[in-house]
Amino acid sequence: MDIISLHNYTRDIIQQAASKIRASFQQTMQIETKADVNDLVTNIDKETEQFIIEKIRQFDSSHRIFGEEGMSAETFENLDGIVWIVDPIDGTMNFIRQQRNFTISIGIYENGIGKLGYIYDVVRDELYYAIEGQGAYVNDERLSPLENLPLDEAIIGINASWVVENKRINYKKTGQLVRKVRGTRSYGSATIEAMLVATGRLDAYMSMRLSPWDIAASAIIAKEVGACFTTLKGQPINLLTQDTFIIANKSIQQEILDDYIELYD
Ligand code: 2AM
Ligand code: CA
Ligand code: CA
Ligand code: CA
Repeated sequence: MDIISLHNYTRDIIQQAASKIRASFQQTMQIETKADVNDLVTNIDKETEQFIIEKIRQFDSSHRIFGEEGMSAETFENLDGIVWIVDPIDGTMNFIRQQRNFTISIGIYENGIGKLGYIYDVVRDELYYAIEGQGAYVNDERLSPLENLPLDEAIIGINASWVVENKRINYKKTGQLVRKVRGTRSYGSATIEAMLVATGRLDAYMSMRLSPWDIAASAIIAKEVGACFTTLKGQPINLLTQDTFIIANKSIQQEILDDYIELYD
């Protein structure tokens, strides 16, 4: 695999897809629900995924493609070969309601190893990317390795649903975490929150349920800056299933998992 020509080609795909998304702001979009009433998808999510798939197939039709909206109609049972994991719009609710705080996210894996990761914040015009072993960048500026900090100076990305009574997690313990840290934030896009961690603007982000396309690109970028990336049980992430997850500065990750996270299942 010629990594540099693939890199240049992918950047080009992302810029073209982003132009189409920007143009869509002028049009009325069609909004549908998926698994539940708050799980939204628009025609722009689907059209963007379809566009990206066509471009990948033009580049090399042997590459496999998995996207959130299922437009490639491929099965997703292993990571053999070259696999593109695509989230055409991460943060669809933000896209619909705010026209900001959403990204295009693409991770390229070879036999399960992350090679190239891209997260493009369309409205801020910020492209985060990483090439395996060659560092992570935002718009060609190299990201620095993360510095250690104590938990009581951390800002963490956590959703309000973690601190109200629920069946999945001991919310009293997460409440103690909220009291312990310096501040909390919630942005509604897993990739934006992961990139805030990768740039040291946030020190952890956690989610109760994310899918492979929510984390495939972030995992590649996170590795290059030394951020920890695991499930809430501290296990390595599995890109074939939905799971819980946390990305964090490595100086606070274990303390959060050991002292503040108790999953029921
Ligand atoms: P999406 O916008 O691509 O669906 C929202 O808090 C974050 O969680 C987004 O990154 C969103 O990705 C993701 N997410 C994963 N599963 C979701 C679901 N069932 N409903 C809404 N957002 C979901
Ligand atoms: Ca979705
Ligand atoms: Ca997503
Ligand atoms: Ca999506």
